[in-house]
Order: sequence, then structure tokens, then C-alpha cells
Amino acid sequence: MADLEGPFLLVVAGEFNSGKSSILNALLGAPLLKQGVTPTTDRIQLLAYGQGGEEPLGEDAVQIHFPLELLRTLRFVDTPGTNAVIARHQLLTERFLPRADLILFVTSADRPFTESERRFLELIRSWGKKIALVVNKADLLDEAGKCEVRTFVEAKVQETLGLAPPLFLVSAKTGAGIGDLEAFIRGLLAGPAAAIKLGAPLGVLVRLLETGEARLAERQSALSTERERCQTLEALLERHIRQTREEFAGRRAELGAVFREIEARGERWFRETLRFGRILDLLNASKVQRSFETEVLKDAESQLTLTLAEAIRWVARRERDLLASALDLLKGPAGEAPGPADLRHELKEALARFSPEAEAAWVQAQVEAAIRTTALAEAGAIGLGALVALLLHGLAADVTGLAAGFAALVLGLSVLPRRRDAALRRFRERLAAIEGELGRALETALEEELGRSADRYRALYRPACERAQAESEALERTRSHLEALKSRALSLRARLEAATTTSDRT
Ligand SMILES: Nc1nc2c(ncn2[C@@H]2O[C@H](COP(=O)(O)OP(=O)(O)OP(=O)(O)O)[C@@H](O)[C@H]2O)c(=O)[nH]1
Ligand SMILES: [Mg+2]
Repeated sequence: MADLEGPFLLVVAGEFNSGKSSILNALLGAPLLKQGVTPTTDRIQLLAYGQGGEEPLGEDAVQIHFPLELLRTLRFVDTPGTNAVIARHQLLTERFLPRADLILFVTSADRPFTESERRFLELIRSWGKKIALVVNKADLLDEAGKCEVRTFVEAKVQETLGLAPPLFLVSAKTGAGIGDLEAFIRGLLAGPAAAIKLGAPLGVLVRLLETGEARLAERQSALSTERERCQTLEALLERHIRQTREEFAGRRAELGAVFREIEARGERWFRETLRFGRILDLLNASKVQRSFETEVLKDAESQLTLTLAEAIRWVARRERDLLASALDLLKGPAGEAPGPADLRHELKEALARFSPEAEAAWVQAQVEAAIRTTALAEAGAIGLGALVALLLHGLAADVTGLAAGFAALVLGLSVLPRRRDAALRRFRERLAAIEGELGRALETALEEELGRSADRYRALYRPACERAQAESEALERTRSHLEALKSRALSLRARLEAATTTSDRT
């Protein structure tokens, strides 16, 4: 604010030895500032109205008083050269730039518009500063050379900044062109100086807002990478669940195969046993049951228990595959780790923690509980093998009952095949019911396990994803706030610029 109320700040900047101090001396009409061929000016020098004398402003600046009327409304600032071997000089000048209202950018006719000057101009421009160009040492050129240098500098500036600021070709040594420069400065003070002065901090504000926006955009892009990773992990989980269910169908088919064998043996047994010629045998129930158990059931109990146990172990191992795939996915194709180390670390820990045996025990408990809740086997706290035995025993008892009923009838020959078919149907139904029960129990356990795995898997990355989401939303609010500020600053600057052009015309 102090700057706004103070006089117009005209800052002379450019590379060392271009003649900044000499031009100011020429404008002042007095050799007030030291000039020389080596890096000369080593501090910011503020020229203010006063009756002579110097007054230090900190260690990097000095205020010099001079009784020139022009200095009542304007302060000249001489700066150290920007490409001086002394890096501190450049730093000093760059730090001072944001405070300038107008920058006289001085380049020398013997080396006009170098690469470092182009970069420096871009910096000035990024602060939104008004610029006027001065090509000094015109006395070193003939008329053709002057023309050439002017065209060259104009083209370069247009290329760099995309605009054509006022350009003065002068010689601080002979005084040529200094009058035009002075007239330009006086013209500014008479007209648009106030508007330029008001616009200067707006330029700085816009630049700061743009820097802020760029930082926000950078962070947003990092967050969006994180959110994409969350989606990838989620997609992996969904694929895992789908695949597990598909492959599970194969496991059920293995169980089915055992049942098909029992069924085939059963059919044979019915044909051979339920015959009229064996009526007397059939009257002995315990003999029939033994025959059914040895010929039809055979090793069904252990086979079914084994198949079930294998399916259970398979279900239990699936979570490890999921964790391993997730870890693999985060590794990326080159074996590089793109994701932050923490999630990879947590996945590794989860993998190390994972015990297939403990998981299988849990899944088996689910299967047992599911079998127990069926109407087929109302049993107490017995294990998987005993449950299967119980189911098969029920089947054997049923069949024996059928056989006994069959024998007790001892009807005519014609009735026999019909009775046998009915018994066979009944046997198949009972067998299918047992198969269904076991399959459903296995499936229930599978779904429970999938749900439990999914919860544990998601717990590894969901909190980070939610934090990223929340931060991203907060950043978006900040961004739209900054954008609104910027558009207000830009519209204010546009209004000031319109005012400047109007007063230019008057
Ligand atoms: N031929 C010629 N020489 C000039 C002109 N203006 C300045 N010089 C010489 O160029 C050299 C540098 O002038 P300074 O005014 O010290 O340049 P500066 O830009 O202030 O340099 P630093 O303070 O080091 O950044 C001096 O030797 C001046 O005499 C000019 O118009 N023509
Ligand atoms: Mg100097």
C-alpha cells in the first residue's frame, strides 16, 4: 500500500554494462551514478527528490536525493546488472522487480537481445509488468545498423512476449534519443501513470494466483493418479470375485462326479438286489443295509470328505492370490514401484500375515455350520467327516427301509418292476438332496469367505482413497476460489487498461 501512495516507480533493468546508470545520468543531466565497464552498480539505487545526499535503505539499497522537479512525481531506480558474474546482483534485481510500476529494459546496441535477456524479459512479463525497451549505445552504429538493430529487437520482443512495447534507440554518451525517452516518461506522468501504478500490483496478484493454480493442478494430478490406482485395485477385486465363482463351478463338478459314481453303483445294486428271487434275503434288514453300504457307499464317505476338504482349501487360498495380484499390479510392467511405498508395504504385510491353514479352518467351520442348519442333518458339534457319514447313513437306512417294505409286500410278479422303479427314484432323490446340501454348504462358505476377503483387502487401501477424494474436493473448492479472484483481478486490469488507452488519446 505504501507503494501505491508513493510516487511512480520507474525501474531501469538490464544486463551489466548495457548503460543503465549512464542513461539515468543522462536523464538527470548530472553524473550522479557511477558507471564503468565492469559490473558497477552493486545495490538498488533509488533516486528521490531532495537536496542531495545519500541514505542507506538496508544493506542492499540506497536512496539518493537530487533536486530535480521530475523526481517529485516519480522515482527512478537503478539496478545491478542481471547477467553479472556476481549472482547476488541478479537476485537483488529480480527481488525488486515486483515492486516496479514501469520497467525500462536496457539492452546494448553492440549485443542486442541476448538469450539471457530473453529469459529476463519473460520473467518481467510473468509479473505482469509494463515495459519500455531502450537500446543504448546507438552511437556505435551507423544509420543502416540502427535500422537493422531496431527491426531485430522488435521482432525478438514480439516473439518472446507477443507484444510490441515502446522502443527507444538512444545514446547515453552523446545524448541522442534521450529527449524522446524523457518526453515519453513525462507523457506517462501526465496521463496513464496513475492507472499503470494501480495496475502494477494487480499484475503481481495475477502472477501469484497463477503460481498457486499451477501448484494446485500439480497436486490434483497426483491425487488423480492415486484415485485411478484405487479404481484399479477395486476392479482387480471384482475380477477376482468373478473368477473365483467361475472356477468354483469346477469344484462343485468334482463333488458331482463322486455322487454320479454312487448313483451308478446304486442302480446296479437295485437291479441285482430287488429281485423276486431274493425276497428272503430282503427280509433281513441288517443284511440289506450291510450290502448297500459295502456295494454302493463303499468309500463314498472318505471320498466326499476329501473332495470337500480340497474345495475348502482352494477357497481359502484365493485371498492370497488376490493379494499377490494386487502387489504385482502396483509393481508395474518394468518392476518399478509407481504407487507410494506404504500400500505396497501393507500388501506385503497382509500376505505375510495370511495363513492358508487358519483360513481353511474358518471356511470349513462355515461349511459345517451350513450343513448342520439343513433339515437333512440335525447334528450337534461334529466335524465335517462325521457330518458326511451321518448323511450317508441316513441314505442307507432309507434304502434299507425301502427294501424291507418291498419284501413285506411280496406281491405278484407283475408288480415287482414298478415297485423297484419307485424305490430307485426315491434313492436318486435322496442322493440328489444330499449332493445339493453339500454343494450349497460349500457355496455359502465361499460367499462368506469372499465377503471377508473383500473387507480385509479393501481395508488396505480404502482409507487412503477416501482421504485423496476429500483432499481433491477441498482443492477443487480452493481452485474455483482462486479462479474467481483471478478473473476479478483480470477484469480490473482490463478496466485500468481501457482507462489508460482513453487518456492516451486525450
Ligand atoms: N559507446 C557508448 N558507451 C556507453 C554508452 N552508455 C554507457 N556506455 C559505457 O558502457 C559502460 C557501462 O555503462 P554503465 O552505465 O556503468 O552500465 P550499467 O548498465 O549501469 O552497468 P552495471 O551497473 O554494471 O550493470 C561504461 O563504460 C559506459 O561508459 C553509450 O551510449 N555509448
Ligand atoms: Mg550501473
